[in-house]
Amino acid sequence: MNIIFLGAPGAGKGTQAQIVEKKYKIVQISTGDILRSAVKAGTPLGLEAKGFMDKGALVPDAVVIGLIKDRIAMDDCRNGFILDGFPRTTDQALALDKILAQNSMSIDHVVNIDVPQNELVQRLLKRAEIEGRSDDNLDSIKNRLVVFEEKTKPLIDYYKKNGKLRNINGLGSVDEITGAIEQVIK
Ligand code: B4P
Repeated sequence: MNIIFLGAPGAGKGTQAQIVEKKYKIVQISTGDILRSAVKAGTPLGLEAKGFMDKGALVPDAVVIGLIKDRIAMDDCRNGFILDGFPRTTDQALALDKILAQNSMSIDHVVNIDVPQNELVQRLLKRAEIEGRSDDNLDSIKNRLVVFEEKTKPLIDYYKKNGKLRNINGLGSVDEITGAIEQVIK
């Protein structure tokens, strides 16, 4: 089973992807986690990505598409994967279609986790207190939400057209939302 988790920053993509990974034994691929590891390790990729991430901007498509192309070709993806945070732009979605075709793969479900903006801001500010992520400050959060509206939201229509879209209400406890996701991916 191959799944995409779509949703605004703070919608719960990462939280739910970790749970689904364990329960269904399919691998979570988080572009955010890959980029944060590169930043921490100080690799050339990390040095390039950091400036974009801190501002709440998207890392350039070519960089992220290259990462996903290499990651999806790895053996552990053959049992299924959850794309958490990718694609985030129409160009990324088009590139993903090509990468999947080259690997004789396809997407089964695109789970769109919908959460109102005021709740997103509260969650990310709360995470800032706990984890201290450099992009969880009010300016960056506001920018990430604008970027989501402009660049990522159009993907909802993109996936609606091919019949893969499953809408989930992302308000509620983590367990309730996992339950709602399981209902649509079963
Ligand atoms: P990501 O790591 O994808 O960060 P995110 O969207 O902010 O987080 P996520 O949505 O996973 O957080 P979650 O809901 O789990 O991206 C970070 C940056 O990397 C981007 O801004 C960009 O610069 C770059 N990037 C990543 N992918 C890219 C791409 N494809 N193209 C270009 N650039 C890319 O968690 C949020 C908080 O809510 C947590 O504290 C969690 O505990 C809490 N929470 C979760 N569920 C909850 C619930 N039900 N109730 C209450 N709180 C909940």
